[in-house]
Amino acid sequence: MSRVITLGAAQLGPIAQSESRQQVVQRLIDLMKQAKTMGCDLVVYPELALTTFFPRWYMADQADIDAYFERQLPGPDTQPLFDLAAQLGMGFCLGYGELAVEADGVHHYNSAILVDSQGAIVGKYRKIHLPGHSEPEPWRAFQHLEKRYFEVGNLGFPVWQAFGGTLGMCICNDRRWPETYRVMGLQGVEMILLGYNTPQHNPHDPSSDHLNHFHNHLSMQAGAYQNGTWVVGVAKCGREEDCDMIGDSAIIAPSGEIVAKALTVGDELIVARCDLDAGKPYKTTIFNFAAHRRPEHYGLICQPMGTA
Ligand code: CDV
Repeated sequence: MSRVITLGAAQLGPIAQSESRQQVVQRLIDLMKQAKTMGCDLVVYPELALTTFFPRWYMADQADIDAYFERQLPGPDTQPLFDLAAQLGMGFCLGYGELAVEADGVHHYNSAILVDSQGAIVGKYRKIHLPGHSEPEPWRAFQHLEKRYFEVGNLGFPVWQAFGGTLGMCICNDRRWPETYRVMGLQGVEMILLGYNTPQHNPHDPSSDHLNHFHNHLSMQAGAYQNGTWVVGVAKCGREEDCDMIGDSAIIAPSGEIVAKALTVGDELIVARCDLDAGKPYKTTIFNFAAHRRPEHYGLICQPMGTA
């Protein structure tokens, strides 16, 4: 099997609160068709790609909250996306709100799935690093209630053998944490797919607002280089319901270099030919974990904060 994935990062502009699932799915379909004309094997959509970023509002009624979640995938509104993928022979990665009815009750996760070129789900990831707060903070211009609406993901950071390589997923805030990349790096990951919704403004620390774009790429480029892996970061961006969110979707090589970057804050497809073997020089030399990594010594140097 080819070790080259032609990858499409399908950035989304804002999704209005009033936009229906059918309307959003049509936008995803348009981007997928465009990706096909560009020869893509796999297209990556953002975090919570089927709805507006609803954690920005406090909602008291659970029925109102649940309306932003998917009870099944594919479901009636999303089936056309799966059908098109199978018809085009195109894989995709999709972020969504997952309502899981399990033996011990109902659970809510901020999730992503990886779908193969036959339209079958090959992997699911549930977001682990949930930012924001669980109680409403009325002083803020917008809320960030991920800690209220989602549970911490319980599937770890697995990798999957798919598309001729070893692929992993994470979601938005996960990308800022080195552990995210390293846990997958230790499993030999060759490409990490992730979507994000990142407001321009941080109400708790506005002094760093001007560094938002830099920190976005810094995190992903470092994660790519330090683990010899491709990283694909895809934004939902632009002014969504009075909240400005950063774009800057990027496809990043194992060298840490950005090989493709979005130029707009709207629906935009960026494409790159990603050779999975490009990670090998890093994995076998400077970041040869077996030869150079020394975890047995790390604990002797310091006790991690918060564990005493
Ligand atoms: N959706 C996110 O996880 N957003 C966070 C913001 C709130 C900092 C992010 O890390 O981009």
